[in-house]
Amino acid sequence: MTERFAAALAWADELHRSQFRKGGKTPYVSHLLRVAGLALEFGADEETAIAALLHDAVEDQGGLETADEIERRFGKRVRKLVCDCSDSMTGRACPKKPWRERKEKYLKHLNVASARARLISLCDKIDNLTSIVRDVEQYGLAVFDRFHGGLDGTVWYYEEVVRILTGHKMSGVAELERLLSRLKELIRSWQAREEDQNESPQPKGQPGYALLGLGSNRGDRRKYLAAARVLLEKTPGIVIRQFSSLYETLPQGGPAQQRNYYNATALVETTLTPRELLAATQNVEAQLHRKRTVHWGPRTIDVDILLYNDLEVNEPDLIVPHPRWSEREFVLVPAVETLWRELVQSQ
Ligand code: PH2
Ligand code: MG
Ligand code: MG
Repeated sequence: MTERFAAALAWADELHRSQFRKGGKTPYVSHLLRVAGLALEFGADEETAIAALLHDAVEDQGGLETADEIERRFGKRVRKLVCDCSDSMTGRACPKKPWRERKEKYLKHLNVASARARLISLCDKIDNLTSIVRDVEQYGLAVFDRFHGGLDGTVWYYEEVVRILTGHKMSGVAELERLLSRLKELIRSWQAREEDQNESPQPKGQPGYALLGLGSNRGDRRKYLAAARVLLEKTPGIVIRQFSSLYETLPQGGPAQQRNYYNATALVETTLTPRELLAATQNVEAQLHRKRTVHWGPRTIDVDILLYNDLEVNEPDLIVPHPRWSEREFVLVPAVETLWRELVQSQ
């Protein structure tokens, strides 16, 4: 690689500095590095790798003006490669065309673009689909709410890309195909889970209040609590009325030498019965990768039902009120906060 590649990397990083990957905190340049890296692995020359670094620059950062600047810095061929990989060339001033129309045009163009432009597109799609698969594994079908094309549109789009690239006998297509099969398999399994949940429509209880306790002492503890909050919010039949601050607490019980917990409580209004609410909290735990291994051992997320109206439930797997709720500082302190806020706000 020559200094041209280094210059392209520095400039791409600068151009996309304010941008992050969909719905996250990952700096955008990570995508550009991966796409350029994949392209090189599949045999790209330096010019193609430079275009790979800049492949989103026209679409996301300045439209035609950026295309002109690419030509000035890296020449006509790089400009052409980047433009071939862009599904819209409009700058900030003019809005993009509707999603479906843009994608159809992009697909048509993909078929006739140069082999080098197709290689960049392939690597772009491999990296994008990798992120999608990872997110769907973790968060389920709600991930598609973030996509203009939704679930059906996204699957259609990647199917078309695979179909077109397969027609051009590109070696890396197998990787994209594998990712797409994995995505479809995940979609089927999430849909099956949703159907299972709908099949036994329990009678809806009277709306009630429940107090939930949340704790995490593994991985990115704040992230897990925030993710649990989002997942609870998205659960039909649950409305979060109050969510406490996060409290760092010393681990009570369980194996020695655990990290501190972060704890919070949520006061929720719910039409779910206690048992349905239990299923919902377990679903949140499952989605956040909780593995039930060591009893009272470290956990990415724990969501407990502490109280439900003034109900008492005594079943093997569900005891309400939670047996130790009133003895635990890590429950009581955030509980007071949520209840106090609710009291003040409902005045
Ligand atoms: N949860 C436990 C055991 N110990 N300690 C703290 N500080 N916070 C918790 O949430 C917690 C605990 C079992 O659920
Ligand atoms: Mg891209
Ligand atoms: Mg617990």
